[in-house]
Amino acid sequence: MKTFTADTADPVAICDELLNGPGAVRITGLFSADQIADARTRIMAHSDGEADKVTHFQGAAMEDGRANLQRRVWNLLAKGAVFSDMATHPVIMAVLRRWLGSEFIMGSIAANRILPGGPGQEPHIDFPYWDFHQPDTHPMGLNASFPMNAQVTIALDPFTEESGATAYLPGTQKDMRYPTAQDHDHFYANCARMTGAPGDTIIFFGAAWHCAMPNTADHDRNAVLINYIPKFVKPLEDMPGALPQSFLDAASPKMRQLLGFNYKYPEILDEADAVNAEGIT
Ligand SMILES: O=C(O)CCC(=O)C(=O)O
Repeated sequence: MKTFTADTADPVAICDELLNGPGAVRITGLFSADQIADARTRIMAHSDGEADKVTHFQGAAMEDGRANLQRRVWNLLAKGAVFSDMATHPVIMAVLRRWLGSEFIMGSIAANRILPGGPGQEPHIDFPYWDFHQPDTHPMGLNASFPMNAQVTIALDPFTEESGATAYLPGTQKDMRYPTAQDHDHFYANCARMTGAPGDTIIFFGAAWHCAMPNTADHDRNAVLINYIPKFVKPLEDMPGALPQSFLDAASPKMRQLLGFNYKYPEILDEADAVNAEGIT
């Protein structure tokens, strides 16, 4: 995986890595130590003592009593301004404008906290492809020739092999196939790891097979996970519905774009036509 800095993060080069290369890049130095500490403190507070929210792709790995060692915190925009600053970082936005089109939106912003002993996940691909284990529910011929997903992982703790740094199989984004149980041995034998220091940011194409790995370290492994999608894909999280009106009223132009406010569909078009007609006469 190639590493870029804020100064070298060329969107053209990065998008080429995501589409035609391994499918992932690392960018260092986007966030200050204070921002990382602030984000981490908030996520730890919101996930302390909380029952785990098991998601479908954690599957069998989470049925053995260790589910509570992996904790998800959803709707991060409501949990501190630092998360809005992360989601709208200009370097990330510049890459995504090229990758997903200039009017891209956000599908979800959540945290994944893996406690020591946490089991990790099964290999999967991400929203909107995450139920592609049922390909017949998707358009025929769906492939990865153009992206409908970007994943941004911001490490808040050391991301090491021991702590469960995300594993991924370079190049699998080109296949657009959900990894089956028969693929797991090949995945684990050949995967690379998204290692990094706190504050490092990984951008990857979520069509690449990947998963959180078991945390065998003696510390928590926290990360902010942001899902971005093109303007025409329905988001995973209903962020406008979950955020207070005061947040929506104060949202910056960049945040309004990410929340989907710049793209008005679906619309009731006979009503819209009536309004337009009134405006014209
Ligand atoms: O936290 C990680 O390392 C990966 C998480 C992930 O892939 C997911 O939750 O979909």
